[in-house]
Amino acid sequence: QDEVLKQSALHPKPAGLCLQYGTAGFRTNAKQLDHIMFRMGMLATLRSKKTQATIGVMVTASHNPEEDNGVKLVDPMGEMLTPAWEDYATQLANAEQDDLARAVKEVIQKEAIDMSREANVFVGKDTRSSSPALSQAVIDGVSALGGHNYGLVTTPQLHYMVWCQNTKGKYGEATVEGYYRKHCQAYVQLTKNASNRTDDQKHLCVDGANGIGALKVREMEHHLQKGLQISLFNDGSKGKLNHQCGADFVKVQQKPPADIEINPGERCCSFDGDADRIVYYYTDSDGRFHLLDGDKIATLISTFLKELLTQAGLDLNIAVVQTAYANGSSTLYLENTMKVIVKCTKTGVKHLHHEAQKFDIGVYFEANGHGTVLFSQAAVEKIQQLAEDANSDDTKKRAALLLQSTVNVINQTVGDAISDMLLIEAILAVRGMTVQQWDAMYTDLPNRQLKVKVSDRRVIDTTDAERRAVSPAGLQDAIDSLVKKYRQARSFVRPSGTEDVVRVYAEAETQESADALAHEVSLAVY
Ligand code: NG1
Ligand code: ZN
Repeated sequence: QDEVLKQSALHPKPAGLCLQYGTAGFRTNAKQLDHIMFRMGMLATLRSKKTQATIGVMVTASHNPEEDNGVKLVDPMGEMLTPAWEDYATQLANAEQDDLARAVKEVIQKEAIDMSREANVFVGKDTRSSSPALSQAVIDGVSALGGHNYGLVTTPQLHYMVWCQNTKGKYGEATVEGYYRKHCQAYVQLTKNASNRTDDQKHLCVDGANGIGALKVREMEHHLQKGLQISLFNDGSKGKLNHQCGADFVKVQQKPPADIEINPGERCCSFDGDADRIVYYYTDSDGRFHLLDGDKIATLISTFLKELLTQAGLDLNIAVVQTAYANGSSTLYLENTMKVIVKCTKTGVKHLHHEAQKFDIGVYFEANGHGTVLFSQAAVEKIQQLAEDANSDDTKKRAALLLQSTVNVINQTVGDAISDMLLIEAILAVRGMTVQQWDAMYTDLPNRQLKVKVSDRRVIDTTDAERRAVSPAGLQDAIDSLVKKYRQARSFVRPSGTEDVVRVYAEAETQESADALAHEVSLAVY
């Protein structure tokens, strides 16, 4: 306890500062985070002692501006920190300096943690200028308790390594090299089935958002054995992190990153600042921009998997999990044309992940491009049996092998721009599909997202997976009557979990209607 006091004095908390562990952990201006990092290092150590497993701590603020930073804890199976411990995180973060030792003790007692146990913590960071100092503060918090500092990694790489470590290498080696080997090998296996691909078809423009994803794509490239030809831009050599580039910019602004020349028809994708999100796009010969967001990605992947399941004759259920931000066209297409189960959850990856776990195969994506695919243990076993079955016919066997490689190319712990990119590229290759054909699966309804600053965003309370507001009184009625004015319209509002704003979403038959509706609804929020 004396040690806690002494060490924490080197990472003092500004008196009165109050932050909350939200959907993205702690995230704010980097200047306010030193004490948070130290304390999250301590909390990760406690969590590791409690679970007797390796715990991850990732220092990043994802798609936020360079000046910001943040921190998230990763649980033993590579998943997000369990909710009860989110509360501890908030309590430790907000304890005033002289109350910290007591707050730590309280967690130890409540969780009955045996402090003599070993702890192991993996620490990772993105490329922000504040990240080295802040990750050092985390390590100080972990202090000599056997933590392992990975340095620069993407968020999903850290999740992956925590999972590999805790499953004793069953799924792969807990190193960055191991990550590349596993995912790239699976990619090479998958694309073997796509004979005579031209260099043009292998070509992909990648916007690295001037972040960690760019570094890691460079590192990975040679593992792909020329199976993908990447032109990397926004590689961090000159531009600023997430500034007029990256997945969030492209998705929200509905346009390509600034200062990028893209040729008509060229397939492009953008990562976000910690490479756990990806969106695709191209411009057509009329210069029109086409976005292929998380919904289109989920559609491509689930169609591919469903086709393989049919070919393999495997009776496994498959569901797509979305949030209220999913484009209405995607939901209709998935339900009516594709006939897959579609579920809607609250915003935030942990909600989608949890829902996806209920199916043999759960494909989950937020519209903003964060998502992955989960395969149940039973599904993996059935696929493996079929792949090894000497008596199965060629079609079945081929499908089973493709499914097997698909399982291996995916990072099941969390959405992963790099692994999603490999999967998407492989699917397009195997199906001989162009980005235009993919785009044509369904047509997005025009939509608009706005943010509204209000004095207290918490007065808005929602239900039905955030699709309806229950308070303040009258708000939902107002939205309903505005929506009625437009064709094929839908709109909802919810308080952001990561920014001090209320988000407004609207979609309608035309862009003009979607814009007008979003504007009118934001006025109703005041
Ligand atoms: P908030 O700020 O709660 O809307 C945003 C994204 C989420 C999720 C989190 C975590 C939208 C509309 N919201 O949450 O999907 O990715 O950040 O980073 O994109
Ligand atoms: Zn991110």
